[in-house]
Amino acid sequence: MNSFRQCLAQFGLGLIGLGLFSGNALAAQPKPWQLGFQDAATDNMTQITNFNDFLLILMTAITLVVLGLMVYVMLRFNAKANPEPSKTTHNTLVEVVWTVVPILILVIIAIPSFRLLYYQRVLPEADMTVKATGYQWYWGYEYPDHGGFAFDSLMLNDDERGDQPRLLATDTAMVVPVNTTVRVIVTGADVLHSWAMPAFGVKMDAVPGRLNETWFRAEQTGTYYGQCSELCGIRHAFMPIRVEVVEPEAFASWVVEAQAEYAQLETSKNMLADASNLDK
Ligand SMILES: [Cu+2]
Repeated sequence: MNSFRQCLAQFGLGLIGLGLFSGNALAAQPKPWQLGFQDAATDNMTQITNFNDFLLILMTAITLVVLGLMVYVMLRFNAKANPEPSKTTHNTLVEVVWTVVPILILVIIAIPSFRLLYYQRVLPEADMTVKATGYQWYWGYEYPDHGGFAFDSLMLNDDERGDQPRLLATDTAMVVPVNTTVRVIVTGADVLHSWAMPAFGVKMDAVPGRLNETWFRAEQTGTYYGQCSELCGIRHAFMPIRVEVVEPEAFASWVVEAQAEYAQLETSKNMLADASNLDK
């Protein structure tokens, strides 16, 4: 009985939570009873969420109109209600309408869609660069703008993870300052991986031998979780991504600690050269 009541209370809280806190960016990570996307932590993800909502409304309306038409036809023109069917085969006006209206709907969808795609694909002036490398099966990060230190980020198992969510917990995290445009250079060391962070609206393939780039500008401090999103082998599900977004002062002190902890890599300097070549 007790557990039933707890369950009910949890369900109620979940529903209240959905109502009250949807759109609240405090905890941008997967939640129990979650519907839809994680809360947006970047302007990019806010736009993706809005575009998704717009499409949902549009396709609900289209579905209802088509359903209404079908119900009308079934009731109005069935054998009983309409024993003598009309012999009409063509109607120019109707044919033009059912061609032009879908085209207009597609144009209405295409304009915000291409605008959003352009916003994502054209990198703004970046404040800093981080390189993310996918390995079988963990992520490595390099900070070329901060002395070129590098470290790996591995999943923590259930005994080690503490308060962090299961299968998303990592030992180290990619740390970035809040309200900073971060360019992420993504590559794979062995097979295809994908660096994906739902709350940022970012998903970029990590391709061996190729540098892909994406960007984000996190607007809220906090811990964000993502996962490798390209099937990359037997432990594909166990190479999560954790990004800590912190105040600039905290980032500066983290950089000092990280520089001391992780030895500088010669490869990072080469990578810096690669990164600046990308601009040309
Ligand atoms: Cu992977």
